[in-house]
Amino acid sequence: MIVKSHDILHFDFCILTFAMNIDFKLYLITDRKVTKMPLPEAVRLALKGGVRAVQLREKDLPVRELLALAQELRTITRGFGAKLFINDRVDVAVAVDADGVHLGGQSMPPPAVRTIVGRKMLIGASTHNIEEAREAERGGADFITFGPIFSTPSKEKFGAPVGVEAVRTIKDHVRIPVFGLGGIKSENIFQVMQAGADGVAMISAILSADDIQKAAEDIMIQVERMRS
Ligand code: TZP
Repeated sequence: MIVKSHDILHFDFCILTFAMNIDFKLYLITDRKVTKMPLPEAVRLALKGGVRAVQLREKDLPVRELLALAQELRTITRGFGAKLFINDRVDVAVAVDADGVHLGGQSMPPPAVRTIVGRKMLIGASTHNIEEAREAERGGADFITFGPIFSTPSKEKFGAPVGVEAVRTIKDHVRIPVFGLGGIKSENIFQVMQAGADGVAMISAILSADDIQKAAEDIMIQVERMRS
């Protein structure tokens, strides 16, 4: 069989588009301190409720504990065909064969991370303004979280809310998918999606709910509303 160069190009293109596929609209971020049960159990319930992308974000955990938790979440997310992202720790992401890594302002920048993970992993980046969003895109991030959109329980940590209109502005400046984050709950999701967000990210609306599975189900319905 003769393999032509355009076949190889097409093959590369397929790998590229496959690797860059953001096939979720709801991005669950963990905070084990807000759950009423062990984090793996809480995540399992969220997955049962329809969540298909989870970011492990437990910044204060020593690396061995983080690794053990990441391994556990890897097994659970795989069971549901869901994606797992690791916040900041590229080494842990590689070690557990995560689907991606999520980078903050203090993390290694996206271009450096790309040299480690290649096209095999997705790169998400946290952004809070236009400049950060554009820089993340230029650096090769596959998607960004943007916010806080609304007031969050720990406002001091995440800064003042930027408001829903800011989502529209960001969407005018970047082409990669934008996930609204910060104070997102069932009642305001439609507003955020209408402003152009490609998806929403959240912690407490799911993880601090009394019935995590039900909360995730309700939120999935709101996220999917834009499709109809
Ligand atoms: N970055 C900006 S706001 C935020 C992060 C990690 C926390 C969002 O938490 P919640 O409970 O969904 O408002």
